[in-house]
Amino acid sequence: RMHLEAVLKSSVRHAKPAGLTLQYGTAGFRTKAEHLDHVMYRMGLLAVLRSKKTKSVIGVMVTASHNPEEDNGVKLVDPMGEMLVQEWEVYATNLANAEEHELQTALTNIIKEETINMQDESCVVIGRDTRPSSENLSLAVIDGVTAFESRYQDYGLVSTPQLHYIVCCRNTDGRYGEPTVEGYYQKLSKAFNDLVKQSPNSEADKKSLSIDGANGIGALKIREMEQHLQPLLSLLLFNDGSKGKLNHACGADYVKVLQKAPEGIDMKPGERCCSFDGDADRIVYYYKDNEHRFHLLDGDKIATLISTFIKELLVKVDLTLNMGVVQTAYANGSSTRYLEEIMKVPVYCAKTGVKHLHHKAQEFDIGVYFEANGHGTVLFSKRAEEQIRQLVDTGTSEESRKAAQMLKNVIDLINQTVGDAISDMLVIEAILSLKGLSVEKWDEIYTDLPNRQLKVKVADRRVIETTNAERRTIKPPGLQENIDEIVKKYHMSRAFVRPSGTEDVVRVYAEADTQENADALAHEVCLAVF
Ligand code: 16G
Ligand code: ZN
Repeated sequence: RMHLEAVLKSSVRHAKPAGLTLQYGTAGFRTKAEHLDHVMYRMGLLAVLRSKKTKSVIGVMVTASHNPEEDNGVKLVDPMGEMLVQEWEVYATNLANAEEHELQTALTNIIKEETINMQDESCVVIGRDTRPSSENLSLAVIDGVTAFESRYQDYGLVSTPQLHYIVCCRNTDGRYGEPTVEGYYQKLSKAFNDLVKQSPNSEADKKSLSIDGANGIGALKIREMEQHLQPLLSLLLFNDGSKGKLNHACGADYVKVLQKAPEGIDMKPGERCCSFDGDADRIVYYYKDNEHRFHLLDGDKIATLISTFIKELLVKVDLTLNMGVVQTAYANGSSTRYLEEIMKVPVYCAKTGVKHLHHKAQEFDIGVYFEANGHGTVLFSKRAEEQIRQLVDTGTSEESRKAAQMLKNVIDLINQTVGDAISDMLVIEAILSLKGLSVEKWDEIYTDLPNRQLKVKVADRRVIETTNAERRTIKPPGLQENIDEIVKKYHMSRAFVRPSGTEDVVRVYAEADTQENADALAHEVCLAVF
């Protein structure tokens, strides 16, 4: 058939190295950039098929997030700005791994199985991060898209959440916002400024916020957005990409895993700092106290701050909307206890990976989800949004109308499509300002249990299988019993192991009453895995 001829012809320019196999994992494909050209071309093809199938605009983001600069990756964005639906991940994997002579069959299979009408319209939007390899790889995506004679728009350098936002806007007739980067800045800055203007706290006692941009796209985008936030937020940007290497000794993942400040940032005692990751879909906060001790405020602390704030507003508007918090096994035990016992908010545990948390959070009127690593957002159901918007005008008291207005601003400020470092940062900054809360006071809401994350290189990580949202292993036999015995030796202890979805390693997490014990426990569990 005509369209496949063109596809096969162009494929010669993006030939797959024979024998190479990759998997569409937790965050799409991710590996060394030089192995990805054929994958990009084929993801361009797949995006066109997905677009025809859903009769919507589909996104393709070229990024490897917090991975080293030499890596790259790609993920597809579904119509409402969510991650690609799981059933299609199999197609992605099959398509990426088909040898050149199998490509035609792989494509025909998808077209047949999904009964795709190749005459249907399609449109793909493309974005990329700042990696040196990203531009060429995104051109390979475009080659795939045009081989199918599809429409497309290349948005160039954008953060991952900006592309998710754009996809959602394009498929909702602009009701979510203008489908441009400028539209994103407009929407968020308006909501932020409206929110912070209601703060009773004077400008004078506000310190500026220091941002570690991980030498990535987030730094670039913060520079563009900065002017929209004046004078309500003053920012100091470090690791802006002018000298350092992407994600090298900086960024949210580095700070969270090593529990220390990034290089290249100037920290003064008591001053708020935050780190983005390489594609700006994660954020963690931290500060150093007067004794120069480092304090981390990770995704769990962020989830607690945001859900507490929303809950207080819900009481004021007197709406009976249910709210739930979704975490993963990595959530610090203290955060879960605080949310359940003090805040009386139901907490759920999902498997690692945004799609799992996102899915669970959709079950609530208001679903707050955060991974401890700093990826998260808040989802508002249609019902919740409608009720809140209505109360802005019809609330029975001044106080309830004001609270409804704040909730409405939060809805506009949060990027509901996916975790977003910039959007989350603005939500946090607004809450701190409205509550007159210093970073130390926020940190004091609960005290983290000391914890440690380690990774173990094994011959084959797939020998480990987990259950119960990755909190227990069912394979290999005997491993869980071993871990249980080890955990029993420590106080206030918990540990689990899980195969990584993005690297060829097994991850180990442990928490206990002291840092020494958390370290020792993690170490012992590593030996049990090895
Ligand atoms: C990916 C996920 C992140 C998860 C991490 C776990 C997305 C967009 N990102 O970065 O949510 O925490 O993988 O990696 O889903 P791991 O399986 O290697 O521990
Ligand atoms: Zn990321």
